[in-house]
Amino acid sequence: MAYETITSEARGAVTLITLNRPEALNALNTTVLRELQEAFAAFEADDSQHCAVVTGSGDKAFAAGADIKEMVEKEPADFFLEDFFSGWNDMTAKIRKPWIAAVNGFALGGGCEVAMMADFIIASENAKFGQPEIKLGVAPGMGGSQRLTRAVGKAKAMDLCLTGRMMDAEEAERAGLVARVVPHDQLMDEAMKAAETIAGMPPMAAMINKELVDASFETTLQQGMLHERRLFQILTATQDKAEGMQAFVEKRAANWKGR
Ligand code: DAK
Repeated sequence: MAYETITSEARGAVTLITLNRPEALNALNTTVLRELQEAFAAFEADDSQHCAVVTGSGDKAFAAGADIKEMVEKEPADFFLEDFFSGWNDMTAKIRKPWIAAVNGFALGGGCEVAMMADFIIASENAKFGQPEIKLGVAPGMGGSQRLTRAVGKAKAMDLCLTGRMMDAEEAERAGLVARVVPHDQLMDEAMKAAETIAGMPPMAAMINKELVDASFETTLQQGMLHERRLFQILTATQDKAEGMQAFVEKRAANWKGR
């Protein structure tokens, strides 16, 4: 499909989605949101696609935040009546397949929030993360205060939200926001390799592993453990469980059925 502000292409079983407004450091506006929703829905519906990577075009930014030039024009009633940007949450909550954010530069405000919606983040050495909304007289609006705090703890989340400072890739990895940091020129190779590894896993098991890790933020330990045990038991009924274990015993590669 042709988009105006993003690109989306299937590379084997991996969908590569690129935020494509480099002249505005890939700032997120309502068109980007609508197109990303469409691209994610297409990815989720396509049985040949098993993992996605989201990145930013150009060398400087993943996304430097929501588009300030769009927001500056809006009245308070517009934000309320449009339920501005509420679509982001729905969009990611509905995606059961795994996806990775490959952060190639600035991931600020809404950009940091979108990266944190991913299942995990792979960052280039040039990546910079922050929630600088306070400098614009506002606060995070797409989960930044909540996801950042869960990822890095209260001290660093308060530091970033209250001072508006940026955190580099090394600090972000140390703090637990980022899964891996890689040299800038290897970011896309590493992210695609990770995505291909995931796409090569039995798809139901991938979706269930994702669901279980996400559930750990919403439940008590006991409820989470029960949820985990039940989904483990459901996976034992799949053809891919039989195939995976048989292939191990026979010392051969598994041939997944996706069922
Ligand atoms: N919006 C619009 N344009 C942006 C932008 C942004 N967020 N960030 C950069 N640009 C544009 C610049 O205006 C500039 O455009 P021209 O002047 O060339 O036309 C171009 O991108 C290049 O940027 P710079 O010239 O500034 O580049 P530098 O390397 O000097 O600086 C920078 C890079 C990232 C440090 C700087 O651009 C910067 O500070 N940008 C703003 C970062 C920021 O404040 N981000 C947070 C935005 S607020 C909500 C949910 C979520 C949100 C709001 C509501 N609801 C549910 C209600 C989210 C809010 C945000 O994200």
